[in-house]
Amino acid sequence: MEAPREGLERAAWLKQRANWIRLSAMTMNHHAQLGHTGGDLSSADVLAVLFLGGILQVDPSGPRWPQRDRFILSKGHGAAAYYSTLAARGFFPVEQLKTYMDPLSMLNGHPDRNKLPGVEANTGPLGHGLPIAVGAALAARMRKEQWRVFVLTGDGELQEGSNWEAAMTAQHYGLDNLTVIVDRNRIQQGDFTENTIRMEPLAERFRAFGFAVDEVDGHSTEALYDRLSQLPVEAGKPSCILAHTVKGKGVSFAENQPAWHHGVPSKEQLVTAARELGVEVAW
Ligand SMILES: Cc1ncc(C[n+]2csc(CCOP(=O)(O)OP(=O)(O)O)c2C)c(N)n1
Ligand SMILES: [Mg+2]
Repeated sequence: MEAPREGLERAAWLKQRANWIRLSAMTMNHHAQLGHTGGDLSSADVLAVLFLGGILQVDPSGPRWPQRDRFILSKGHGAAAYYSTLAARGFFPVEQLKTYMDPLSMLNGHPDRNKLPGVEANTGPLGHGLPIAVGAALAARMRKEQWRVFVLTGDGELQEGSNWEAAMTAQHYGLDNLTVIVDRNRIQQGDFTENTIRMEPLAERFRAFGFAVDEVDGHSTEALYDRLSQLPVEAGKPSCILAHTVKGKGVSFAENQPAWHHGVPSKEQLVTAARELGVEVAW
């Protein structure tokens, strides 16, 4: 289960794990006949690098270990990819993924910290993850503790004003223990972001709010690993990593298609996806 230590070998291993996360999430969405396939697929490489690449200091055998890094999935609708990642990291058995959205399952359509080990915050209503993360990062600062806070947001999600209130607060306190990663897949629910509420110039906007910003290919496990293993981007400032991604990444019929925001794969489509992703079956 350990990621190989050397560059290209590690990057290839993480890509294979990310593709397993993709097929697992699609299988879960098929099981539930609900879900958010496009955003699951765009975030898989980021999640794999964070949790399986050893970036996050977490302990699956002690999920509430006080010194752990905190990760918040602000785009809570990406739950299937997140749960698959947590299971792959050992927070709970992979077999449990088969219960996604079943009555009484711990695996709700959106993450619940009171049910599932490894989940730090209940999310789903967009625009709450960054505010919670800022509070957590401030708490670490006040207690003089070394743990860090990571939050993954959608790009359409950044249209929620609460993010920008939180960003102002993060810069005011110079929270360089906070990293926001944006899944910049350019699609929200129903349409492209730039046709809905324009996001650009997004990097400049974060800079104007006091963040040190860097941009990365959100599907290069090598580039993600290199970037995320050298944080903060700048001492004294919160970090923002714009991860340029493709919604539906890795599966031809879903790539860059707004309809796949909450598209559910058929049995036949799962077979095609498995072939394209190079994964036999997820579980
Ligand atoms: C406050 C709020 N409004 C609306 C929704 C419904 N909703 C769920 S996902 C989504 C689109 C999110 O797009 P984006 O942030 O770009 O996510 P991704 O592309 O990564 O799936 C919307 C509008 C919600 N969950 N919360
Ligand atoms: Mg998006």
